[in-house]
Amino acid sequence: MGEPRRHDVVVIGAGVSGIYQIKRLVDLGLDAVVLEADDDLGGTWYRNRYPGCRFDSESYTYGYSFSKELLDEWHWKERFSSQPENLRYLNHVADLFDLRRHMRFGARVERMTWDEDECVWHLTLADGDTYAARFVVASLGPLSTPTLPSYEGMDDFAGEAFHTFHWPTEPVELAGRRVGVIGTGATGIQVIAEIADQVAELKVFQRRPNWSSPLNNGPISEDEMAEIRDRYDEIFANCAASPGGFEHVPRWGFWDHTAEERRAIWDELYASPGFAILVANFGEIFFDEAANRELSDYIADRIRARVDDPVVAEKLIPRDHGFGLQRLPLETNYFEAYNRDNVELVDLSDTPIERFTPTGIQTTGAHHELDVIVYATGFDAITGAYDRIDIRGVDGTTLAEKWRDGPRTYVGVLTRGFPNLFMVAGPQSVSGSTNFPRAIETGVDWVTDLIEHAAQRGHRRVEAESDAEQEWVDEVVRAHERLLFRRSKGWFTGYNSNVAGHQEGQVRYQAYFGGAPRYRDKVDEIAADGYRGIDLS
Ligand code: NA7
Repeated sequence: MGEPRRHDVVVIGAGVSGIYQIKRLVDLGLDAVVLEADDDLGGTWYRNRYPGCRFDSESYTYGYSFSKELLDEWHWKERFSSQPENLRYLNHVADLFDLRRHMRFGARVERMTWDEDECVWHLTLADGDTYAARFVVASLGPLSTPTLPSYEGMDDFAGEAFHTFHWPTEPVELAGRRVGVIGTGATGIQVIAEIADQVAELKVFQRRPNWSSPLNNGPISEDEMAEIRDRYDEIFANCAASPGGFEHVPRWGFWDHTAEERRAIWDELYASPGFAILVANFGEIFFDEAANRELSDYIADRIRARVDDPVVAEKLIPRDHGFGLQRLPLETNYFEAYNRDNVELVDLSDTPIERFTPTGIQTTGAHHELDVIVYATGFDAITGAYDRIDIRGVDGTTLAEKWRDGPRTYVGVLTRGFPNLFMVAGPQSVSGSTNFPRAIETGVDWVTDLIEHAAQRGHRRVEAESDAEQEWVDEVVRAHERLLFRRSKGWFTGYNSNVAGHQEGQVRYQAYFGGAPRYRDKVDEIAADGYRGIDLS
């Protein structure tokens, strides 16, 4: 093995966060490189090529805010832009700021070891190449480690089968084919609605239904885009002021209205774009069971009105959690898909999967003949991408060991015992719980300022203090426990039936639910206080 390539900073991951992070570091004049496991940039938007993949955030609140030039020239064509366009956007950003030359693709980091004497990280890639860097910024993405179920005979299936995250780059023939989709989370709901009228037969294997409400997408004309450009300062200020990082603002006073008034408000929100029904709704729905139940009943009636077969409609209505208490999928004609003759809902709670066969899926009720199987079965969310790198800190302990029962961080950026490792969109930040790019800009800016602060003062080592880390974990738990979704089975609470230690009942405090403004106030205060809680030496 030759000498390691030495840099001031290694950034891991060339997704939405990594792209902005390298821009900031290069602007500071630091010698930084991005190591990306995939063979091109884009992260989530490079990988998830399944039909129907698109933003649930208004496009113009998702784009970067840091460059007026970029804001002035980019035209978002749809209110909720689709994956191909989003990938074009990220490539455009990289080209505009000439960032590709700082990126190395096909560079999967497998091991990272902290060298206490030198105060550097040593990184080893899958191809054996080595790097050394004073600072590492992990921008690994909260949903970049897909997980598969483990059913008997899965390998025997002779047709095409893939996870939505690994949807092939070449076109997949769907016309005339019998397709099975396993999973009805945000991804399954997007793909099912999109392909229902393209395939010969569609079987939806549903273990648990999810609440879902209309996306209400539409085109953005040249004139509208011009208005949006004029309003960008206001848009980003609105996002910064709202807990979810959107323009939607919650209202309060659920019980001050009559039931009729509430229904009138919900009729309006149900017809409004994006997450309005969730985050422009009464804040009480997240805290008050009776308020949440009334809203859930309203949405259930909406589902009943959209699905022709009453038996199918009831199967699509969740009973184990209230509306908005897991990550809410947004849909376009999802419920209407079940009114089509070629679409069948296979309720796995009635007829569980027994095994896969060479020609399909055998449940306790029937054998379903399939040509294609799509796994929309989700991710080892937020911590999965960290767990699969062998990260060894000060005393040789791995990060995966430290986080076995759940992550522990200081403001989601640092974790004690792993100095000079900064996380952007990491566990216990607001990246997973709010409008992602708004939160990553906060994260990247804060990390960049901290690196600059350390570099200017000649600090070689930056580590969270133990008490400070405990205080942050307590704050994360407090914010989480106030909310009704505290026990719900979704990736927000670290649930994943396919990952050991993440099963039901083992809550992992993976995200900070105190809201974006409160998070930003906290981290700004820490910086203003000379990076309180961080040991700089
Ligand atoms: P999710 O939301 O985690 O959904 C995964 C779905 O897959 C969910 O319906 C699961 O049912 C189902 N699943 C998982 N394992 C199995 C097995 N073994 N058998 C049957 N069904 C299974 O992932 P998504 O990709 O939809 O969404 C992730 C995020 O990506 C989304 O929130 C957006 O932010 C973007 P379960 O509920 O566990 O019964």
